[in-house]
Amino acid sequence: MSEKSKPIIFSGIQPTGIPTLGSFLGAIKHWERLSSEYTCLYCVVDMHSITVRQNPAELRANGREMLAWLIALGLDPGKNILYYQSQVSAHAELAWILNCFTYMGELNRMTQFKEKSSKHAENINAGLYTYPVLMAADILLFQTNLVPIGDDQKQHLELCRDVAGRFNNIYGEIFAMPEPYIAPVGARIMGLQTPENKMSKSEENVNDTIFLSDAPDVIIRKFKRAVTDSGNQIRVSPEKPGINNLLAIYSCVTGKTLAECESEFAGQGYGHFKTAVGEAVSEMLKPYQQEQSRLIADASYLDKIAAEGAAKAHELAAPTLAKVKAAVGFNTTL
Ligand code: ATP
Ligand code: LTN
Repeated sequence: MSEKSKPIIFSGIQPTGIPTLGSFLGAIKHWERLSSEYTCLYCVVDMHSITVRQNPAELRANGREMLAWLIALGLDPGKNILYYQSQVSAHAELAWILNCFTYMGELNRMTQFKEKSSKHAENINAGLYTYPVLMAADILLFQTNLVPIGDDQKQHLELCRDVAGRFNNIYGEIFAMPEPYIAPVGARIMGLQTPENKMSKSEENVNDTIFLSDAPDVIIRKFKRAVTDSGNQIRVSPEKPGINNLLAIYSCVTGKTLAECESEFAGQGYGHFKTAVGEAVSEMLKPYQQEQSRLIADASYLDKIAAEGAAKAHELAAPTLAKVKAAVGFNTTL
């Protein structure tokens, strides 16, 4: 399939922290194999991140960390377009135009805005409010067909589709209509301390989350402390959210089915099981951690990859941005 005829995948990741075992097993791991069938763009969305106050040096460092993780976890920069959002001005340009096609009533309904504005009551800025419009611009710039997202971003994708439909109704078929992409193995990894909630990088209790950079002893300690239940059977059951989660993690990491994992640990104690899961996770992460450390030491390589990605993204975005500008009536001859 030629580059041009391949369908487009776009996803954005905020450079606000270290990715977790949940984001790896539930999302990034599945993205690697998509590059043969799709043109894949993965954008480090630093412009979204400044909707919450950031320390400039940390934001810059976190951007490089995230890029290094994406490459270390298997997203080959030769096969995927990896870049920083702030280096492709088309994102900001389209976001402004789409702001004029998005109703305040629609933005008022966004649950993420309500949550974040209660969390950051001292800084409820206009960017936080129009965050979903910038996200819509990210997606629509590339005629994106599929958008890998978790549950929490579904409402934003719906808004993006509404805005695209509204624009197309007025000006003709300018934007492709994006669909959510749900990974075929839809693992939802839960917190180790709160197995009823998803494992998240912004959870305050660090024992709840395995960060991909955690050292082996830290990983094993966190698993040893994982919440289970008062029983002693290692099997999948609706009454055993903690055990279910540990079995799901073990199954994802080893490639064994849940039934195989259950029989491997039949008759064994929780303590032994938790240590075994911790060891399997830390062994699995080791090569990725080594590769990420190698990459992060080479800032000029990472900057070069990002610049090349930005050049490609700029080129892919240009025709759509030009069409949009012409459609709304801007003078387009330079
Ligand atoms: P935050 O805690 O800041 O909301 P997050 O931990 O949810 O962030 P993101 O960086 O927003 O992580 O997620 C990157 C991708 O990983 C998204 O596609 C998201 O749906 C997926 N993902 C994140 N956490 C999990 C999880 N626990 N299980 C499965 N998939 C996950
Ligand atoms: N809002 C998303 C990040 C994001 C994104 C995007 C995801 C920004 N632009 C475009 C998919 C497509 C988040 O917080 N996870």
